Order: sequence, then structure tokens, then C-alpha cells
Amino acid sequence: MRRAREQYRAASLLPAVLALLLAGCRSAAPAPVPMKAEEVVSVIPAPASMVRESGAPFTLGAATRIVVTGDSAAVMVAELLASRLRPSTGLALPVARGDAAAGDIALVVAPDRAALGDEGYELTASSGAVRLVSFTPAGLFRGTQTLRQLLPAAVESDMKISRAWTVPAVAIADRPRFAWRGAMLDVSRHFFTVREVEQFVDLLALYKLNVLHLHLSDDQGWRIEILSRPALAAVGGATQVGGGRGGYYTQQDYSSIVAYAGARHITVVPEIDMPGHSNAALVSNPQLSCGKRPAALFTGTEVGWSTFCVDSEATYALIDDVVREIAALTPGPYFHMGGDEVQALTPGQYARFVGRVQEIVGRHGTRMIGWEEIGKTPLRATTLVQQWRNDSVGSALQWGGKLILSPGRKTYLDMKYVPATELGLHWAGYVDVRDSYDWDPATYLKNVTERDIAGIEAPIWSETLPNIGAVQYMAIPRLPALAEVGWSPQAARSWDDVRVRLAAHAPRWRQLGWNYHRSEQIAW
Ligand code: TNX
Repeated sequence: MRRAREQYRAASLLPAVLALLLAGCRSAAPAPVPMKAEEVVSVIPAPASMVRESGAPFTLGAATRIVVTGDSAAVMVAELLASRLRPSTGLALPVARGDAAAGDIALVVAPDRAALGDEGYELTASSGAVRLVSFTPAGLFRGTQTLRQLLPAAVESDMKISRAWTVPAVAIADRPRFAWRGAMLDVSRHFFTVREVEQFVDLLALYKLNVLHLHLSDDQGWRIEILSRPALAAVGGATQVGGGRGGYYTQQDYSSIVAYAGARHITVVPEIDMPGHSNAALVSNPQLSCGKRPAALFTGTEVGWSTFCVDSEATYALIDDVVREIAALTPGPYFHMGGDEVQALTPGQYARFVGRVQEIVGRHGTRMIGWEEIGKTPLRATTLVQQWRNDSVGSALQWGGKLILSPGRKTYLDMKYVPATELGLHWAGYVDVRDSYDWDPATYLKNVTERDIAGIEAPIWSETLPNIGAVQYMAIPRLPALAEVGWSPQAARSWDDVRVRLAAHAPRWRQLGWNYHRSEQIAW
């Protein structure tokens, strides 16, 4: 059983099916039972403030409604909650507008509660009612993820389970520490289908992450259709690491990912990596490589060798087309230009290139982000710099912008947990769950304070990750742990506590059919 769970290639549905069977057994013999792991109240990320009240729990029943005060975005949050709860509970849970009655779940967007902030919420549950209040629909959505976690893990089941559905009596007041709490998925080294990306979004949503950074191009593959430059995807998307079929998102595919994330109040940040990591683009547009015709599509994993011809105007014409089309499809305000690991240019050429791209990105109404290497070149104060290995971070702050922290030894979810981990790399070290959890972003870097930090982001590079089960294995439990680093006040979190709360989420992951790593550090 334990072995089965560790198999990343095996259909990750097996544990879910087993859990379902077990749940079925429980409901057939409803005897008094001691508290099981899944009955432990475990909210991740830990709320800024949570008080367990002494009263009886709230019980969902046949008459329970989800009653919304707010606009259509608030109603959508209610519908998403209802569609999560209906299959397992078998309850109708109609979504209604108007005044909540006893026994209802009230979701309220309150225009006079600006103090709750963009994503904060208050949640109270008692035997008579559940009441969730926020200032924005995003805050309402975050609160519904807490409510979900207060219900038994079996609520995640897609099949009806007969049992009592209770929410313990609590009073929660919560809001995030950092505005930027992201995860990056590398869809270039291995391609992931729209449905797989949506499964990844589901994971982000449950843990209150709010940024999905998609690494859409690299040496091994170009993954998004550009209508004015059809060869980019048609040629550049044809393979992946190891030589598999690869693939790309049509603009409609990409828009549906954006919409799926948006419904969960997650901003998509598209990245087109340039001027390096660009072999797939060069093979499809050989005129952009300064006469050095790129040999072929690349299915290996070496980095640093490819570059756009930065002295050619044709390069900037292509970048302009790419940024224009992607910006038009992306409601979020950001465009990530990569900029990492360029060994084939002089510093002067690199700086001129970054300046030109920044101008293009700005002209299309978006804010630029780049990996930390761009911090050595002049930047606008609106540009965000994504730290990863820490050579150029000090110089980045002189331009007035903020940092996104993605330190390899903490947040790189493609690093092996331990030497025996079959998947992953280890250039940044071995990163077990405690490494991901036990740090404070505000003190991690010399001369970088909390005010300099937009937030944190966990990249998942996919050189060794062929499918979403492998991605889940690397992400869980580290990504939930990192979500708490980004959301919870430093004083509200401790390793000894989270290793127990993470264990309590395992039945939830199994119900959801999510693969995960049974780190020996967790109190399973
Ligand atoms: C470094 S982090 C890279 C990626 C690799 C990754 C593997 C960064 C900006 N560049 O190209 O996939 O290491 O861990």
C-alpha cells in the first residue's frame, strides 16, 4: 500500500478508490469511533487567527442553502463551493440570494469591510449557521477553501458518502501575509494537457495560492499558439524532453486555463523565456539566430547555449507579435520574459535586449517580470525580479521594484526530497518538506526586508516529470507547506505543528486522487 502510493507513474486513482471503499465500510457500521486523523481540525495555510468555540458543530442538512450577498462573482464562488460539496454529501445545497436563515451557509461580500483587504475573510461557524464575510469575491473564495478544510476529508469525494457533515464551531479572522503566492509549472520540458494544468490549479486553489506562472517556452518546446507566427507552435511544439510528442495550447486552450484559474481567483502569469532558452523558437524561425541555423528540435536537458539574435530588428518584431497576442489573452497585468542563464551574449548585449523587451512589454500594457539576472540591467520600478539563485538580487532592488522569492533550496519543487527520490534534480540540494517550510522570507536574504518582497513562488521544472502524477508527487506536501510560508503570519506557524496538520490532509489528497510523497519528516 505504502509502496503503491509512492509510484508516481501508477494511476493515482488507486488510493482514492481504496479510501472510498474504506469510507463505505465506515458508513455501513456507524459505531462510536475515536477521533481519526481526518477529524483533526487542520487548516493549511494556518489562519492568522482561529478560535475553537465550545459549542456544538454546524451540521449540513437537507434544508441547508448557500445564500449569497454580492455580485455575480460572489455567486460564482458560491456555485464552486456547492459543486464541491454536492457529490459527496448528496445534499441539494441550492445557491440563493437574499437573507440567510437558520441552518444556511451565508457568503457575504461586504462593501464596508475594506479592512479585510483584497483576500481576507472572517468565518464563523456555530450550530445555527456558517457565516463567511469578505470585502472582495477573492476573499470569499479563500474563505470557502477554509470551510472546505473544516469539513471531513471525505467531502472531497466525487461519490456520495453517508455520514454526518459537520463544521466545528470556530471563529476565524484571516488574511495573507504576502500578496504574491505562486507556483510555476514548466509546460515546455514536458507538455501537460489543459486538464492536467487544471488539476494543478485545483491544488493551488485549495491552499490559497493566487498566481499560476506558466513557463510556456524553452529550448525543448514552444507551447502556445501565436496566430501571426504559426510556425512557433506548429514546429516548436512538436516534441519534448526524451523525444515524446510534446504539444501546445491553442489560444482557446490557453484562454480556458486562464478562465479556470480566474474563477478560483488565481492570476495566470505567462512566461516566454528569452533571449536564451529559445531553441524551439529558433528552429521554427531560423532567421532569428544570426545566420547560425539551429540544428534541430532539442530533447535533452542542457541549458545556457541558445539565444535569439539580439542585434536583429526581426527578433523584436517577433517578440512584439508574441507579447501583443499573449497580453490580449491574459487578464492579469504581468508578462514574464525569462531572461535567465544566458551564456551566449556579452553583458552589454544582454542589457540592451532586456531594455528593448521591457519597452515592448510596457507598450502592450503589461508589467514585466524576469528571473533575477535582469536585475543587473536598468529596470522600471514596476518590473518584478524573481530571485532564484541569488547572484544579482542586491543590484535588482536599486531600480525600485520588488522581488519574488524562489530560492532553490526552499522552493524548487523539482529538487529531490532525499537522495533516494527517483524523480527530480539536485543541483540546489535535497529539499525535504521541512526545508521548504522552515524559513522566513523577510530574513532569508541579506539586505532584503519584508517590504522589498512581493511574495514567494515555487517553480516546478519538468525535465524529469513526464505527467501530472509526477508533478503532484513533487509538489505535495511541499507546496502546501510553502503556501503557509506565503500566507500565514510568521508567529502563527511552527514546524512541529504543521507536520501534524499536513498528515491530516493526506486523506483529502487521496480522495482527490492526488499523488504525494510520504516524507519521513511528516507525522503520518
Ligand atoms: C534552472 S531557475 C533553470 C531552469 C531549469 C532549472 C532546473 C531558472 C531560471 N532556470 O532552466 O529547468 O534550473 O532546476
